[in-house]
Amino acid sequence: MLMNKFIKFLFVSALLIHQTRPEDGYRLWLRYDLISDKNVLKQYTENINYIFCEANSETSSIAVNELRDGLTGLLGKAIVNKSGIKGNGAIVLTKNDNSNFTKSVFTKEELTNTNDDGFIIKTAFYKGKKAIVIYSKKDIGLLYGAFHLLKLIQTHKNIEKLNVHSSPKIQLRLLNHWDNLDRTIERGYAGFSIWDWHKLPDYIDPRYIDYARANASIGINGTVLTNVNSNSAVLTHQYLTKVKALADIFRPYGIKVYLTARFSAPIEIGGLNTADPLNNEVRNWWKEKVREIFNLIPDFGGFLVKANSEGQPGPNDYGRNHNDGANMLAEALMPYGGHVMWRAFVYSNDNPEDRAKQAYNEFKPLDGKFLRNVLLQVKNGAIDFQPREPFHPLFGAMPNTNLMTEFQITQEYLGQATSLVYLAPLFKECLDSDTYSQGKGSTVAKVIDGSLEKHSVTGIAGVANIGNDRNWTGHIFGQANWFAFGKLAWDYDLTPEEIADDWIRMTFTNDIKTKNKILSIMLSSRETVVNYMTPLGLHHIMGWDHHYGPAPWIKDKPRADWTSVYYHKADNIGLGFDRTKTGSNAVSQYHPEVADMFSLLQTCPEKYLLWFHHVSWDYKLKSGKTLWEELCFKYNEGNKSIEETINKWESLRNKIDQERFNHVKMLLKIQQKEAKWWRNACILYFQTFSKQPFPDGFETPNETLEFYHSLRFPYAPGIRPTW
Ligand code: GCW
Repeated sequence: MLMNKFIKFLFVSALLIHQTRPEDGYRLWLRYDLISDKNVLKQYTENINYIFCEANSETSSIAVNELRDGLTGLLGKAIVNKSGIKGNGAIVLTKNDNSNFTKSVFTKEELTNTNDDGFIIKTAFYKGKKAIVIYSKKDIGLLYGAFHLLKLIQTHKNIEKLNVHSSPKIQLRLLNHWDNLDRTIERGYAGFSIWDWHKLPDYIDPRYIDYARANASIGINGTVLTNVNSNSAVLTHQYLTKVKALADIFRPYGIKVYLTARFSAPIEIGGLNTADPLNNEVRNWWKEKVREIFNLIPDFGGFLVKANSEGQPGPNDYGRNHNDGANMLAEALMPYGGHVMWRAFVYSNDNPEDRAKQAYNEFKPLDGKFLRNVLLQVKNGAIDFQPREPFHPLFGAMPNTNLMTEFQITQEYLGQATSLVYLAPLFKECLDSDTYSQGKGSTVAKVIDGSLEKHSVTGIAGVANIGNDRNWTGHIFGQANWFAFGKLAWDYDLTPEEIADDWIRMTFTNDIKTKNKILSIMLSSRETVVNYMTPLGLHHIMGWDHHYGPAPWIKDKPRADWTSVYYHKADNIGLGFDRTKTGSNAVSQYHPEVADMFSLLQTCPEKYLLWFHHVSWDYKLKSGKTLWEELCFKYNEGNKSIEETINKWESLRNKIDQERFNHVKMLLKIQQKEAKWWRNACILYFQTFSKQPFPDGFETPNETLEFYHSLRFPYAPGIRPTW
């Protein structure tokens, strides 16, 4: 007995000692420090005494261990696993939907409404003993439920009468890593890849486990390990054994691995002289390759493919269509339950058509021609992950194809890892957009969750912002974007505010005043960046290649669609890309209700004005200001709000730990410089066309346009390797 107490004491002290580690952000939102508010703590210590897990699997053990460590840390008392109901305060984990106990707690309807990844958490009584019951159909639901319960406690929610029903709305919830085999990351700003390919499969970095935990905690169930600008070496046996090692680690966390498939792999590593998708040898080669993969990794997820885009090989090289390529791979994967995610990010410089129209033109005619295990992966907008884009016209245009969406969590175009930008509002803006494809309410979310068009499989992907930086994402607030992506992939009805609220409480503090300040910083941050980078629908005017900083002057490059002047079309008359009937007519790719709205200057939301219209400098906007004045105003607004953010952050000194306070403070200073740089460079440049003076109150730039023009960043992070 005494010994037992002593062991408990050691255990709790070990966890408490753990808490004194540096605040370097490594723990992400999975922080289980002792709750300092005694009243809040009391509610939990009174209700939670031990765990009783009816399931018995690797996954359920992970759930139990997470609860044990988490609750012991949060509650400051040892919470252990017991072999039955032993008094009040049990957390029961069960998959049994047929026991008397389960039947007494849950209705039949509740049980059937819980999908394969879902869970229920309920307060219940068993033989007069009060318990919290986590029910799920599969083991993974127990882990998701465990993380949910921990979150409720981390965020100080009342757990007296729990009644939570949660099932994800989308099936495949994936991270896409643009990680290369040499550990560089295309558009990665948080160090090198966490995949240490050289040391795999023998050396298992503990970080792989923390990566899996973090993803499981937000419901992510798949990871594409490699860059879409792909390297066929990953499909060689040597590398597949390394992939297997990762798959084995991730499996109990409910995470499947996927790989990018380089279309020319049959030539490069297979010794064939063609990769033609209709060639039998090629088809067999892929079948064999897939068989080899599934032998090693029985739950392999499938392939992600970027084909015939930005120099990648693809079926068009052989006069074949995208569906020929996708279906060839899908056929090979089908017997094993694997999927193909075929990217719709396809455009060609040889095509004189507006780049915004090309993917639609290419794919719309292929609707209904993809096998049922193919998903077409469509970026949120038609150009490329800009700070703001209208939703991609393919959503709602391919009812007979499994459309999934791709967001970019890494901030390629949103200040990279030196900027605080909370992306949930951007993700939500797209998901909530109404395509009108089947009348009002046909939102993008309902297209991708399959409910509108009855898809056979549904998915959502986010390009990861993770690297080997100690804090995972470079900027600590980048963690919020990883978190928010997972949360929205699970349930797109959540609001950016709810998600941020949880994240802040879990990551920083439950102190309401401090939490609210951080919340207000986060919620305005995306609009701030839009304002000082690309207000009013401007897009793609950033630095050449590295995409860092402003460069609206970029022109005369080998590809017109990689220049800035192609997109902003500034001239002496005005600014913006005419995508109405008088221009490229990209609006016609939307359903009539949407097309009409975007077409008319009066009804086009001003946030998309210059995306769809070439507007004269003197055109009066809703504010009463001319385009030129409004542009200057917006750039200024963005700058002002960064200043406000800095002041708000400064007021948090001593409210949060020094380490993270300083980290964010220094980065905000960088962001402030960048905001000023964006404003000055863009306004000076556009002024050469508008030929108008700065409006009253506009701070005169301290440098010349030539100066901004001359800046070079040859070693900016995340540049893609030449391919
Ligand atoms: O945004 C562009 C990026 C490329 C990227 C491409 C894509 C992986 O600048 O680096 O390549 O999109 O999404 O394929």
